[in-house]
Amino acid sequence: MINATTYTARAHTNIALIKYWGKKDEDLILPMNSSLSLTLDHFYTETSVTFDEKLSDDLFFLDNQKQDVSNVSTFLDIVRKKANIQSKAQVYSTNYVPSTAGLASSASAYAALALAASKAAGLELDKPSLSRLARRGSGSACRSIYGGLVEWQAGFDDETSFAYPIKMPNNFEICMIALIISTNHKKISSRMGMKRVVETSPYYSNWVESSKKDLLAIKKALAENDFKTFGEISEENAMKMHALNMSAHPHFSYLEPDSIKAMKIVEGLRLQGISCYYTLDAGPNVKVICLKKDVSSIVNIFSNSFGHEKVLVASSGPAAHLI
Ligand code: 2P0
Repeated sequence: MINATTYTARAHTNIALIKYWGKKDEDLILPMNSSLSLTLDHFYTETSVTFDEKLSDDLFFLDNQKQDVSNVSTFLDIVRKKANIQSKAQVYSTNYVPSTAGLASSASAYAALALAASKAAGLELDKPSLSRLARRGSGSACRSIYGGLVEWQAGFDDETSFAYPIKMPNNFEICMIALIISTNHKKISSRMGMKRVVETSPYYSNWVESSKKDLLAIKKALAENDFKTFGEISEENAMKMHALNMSAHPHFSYLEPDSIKAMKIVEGLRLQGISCYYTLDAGPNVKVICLKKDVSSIVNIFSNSFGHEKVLVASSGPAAHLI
C-alpha cells in the first residue's frame, strides 16, 4: 500500500528536427528511425497524479474539464504493473500552450504524466527508464524528459528505445518561431499518418535510410558549431517526411497554402543573408529555426504577413521536473 500522495510534474513540448515518422512496434511504440528534437521553453504541461485506494475508477481532468480516461488508464496500467499496485488514480492536467497555438502536444502531456505518475506510485526511475515509460504513452514524449537538444535512439526493443540529451554548441542561441496557420483539428492524426506511410509509401525504406544519414550529418554539424548545415538538414528532413505523406496511398498532406507562403518567405530571408530554416510537423503550422540575433527581423516579417498574434517565439527549454 502507498500513501495517497500527490506529485506534480511539468514537462515541455519538443519539436523534432530529425522526425520520428513510423513505428516498427505499435504496441511498445518503437520507432523505425532515430530522431532529434529541441525542447521548447514557453510551452508545457503540468500534471498532478494521486493514487488513491478509495477511488473505484481512474479520473482525468484536462484544463478543468473531465475527459475520457481510456488512454490515460492504459498508460497508468503500465505504471501500476511496474509499481505492483492496484489503486486507481486521479490525474489533473493543465496545458500551458496559448489556446490558439495549435502546438498542444502529446509529448509534454505524456512526459509530465510519466514523471508524476511514477513518483506517485512510489517508483524511483532513472532518466532512461522514465524516457522509456513516457515513450509508451506517445513516442515523442520520450524526448520531453530532457531539455535542450535530445536524441531518441530507435533501439530494437523496450529496453533499448529511449532518449538522451545532446550537447548544445556554445555559440548556438537557437530560437524557434512558430507561425500558427491553423488550429483546426487535423483529419489525419500522427498515429494514422505514420501508419499509412509505413504500410503504403513506396519510398518508406528510403526514408529510414535517409533519416539515419541526416541524423549522423546533423550531429556532425552540431559538433562543428555549424548552424547553417544544422538548419539545412532540419529543413530537408522535414520536407522528406512531408513528401512521404504525399507518396502514401491514399496520399495526404498537412500543408496548407499559407504553409507554402511562409516557407517561401523563409527562403527569401535566406537570400537576404538571414540564416533561418523551416520545419513542419503533422499539421500546417510552420516553425522557423533561427539564431536569437535574427528573431526580431523574422517576427516582423511574419507579423506583417500573417498578424502578430499568429507568431510565437520560443527557445531551448528545460527537462521535465517535479514542481
Ligand atoms: C516527431 N511527430 O518526431 C514527429 C514529427 C509529428 C511529426 O512524433 O503515435 O504523437 O503517440 O507515438 O509522438 C507526433 O507523433 O505519435 C510526432 P505516437 P506522436 O515529433
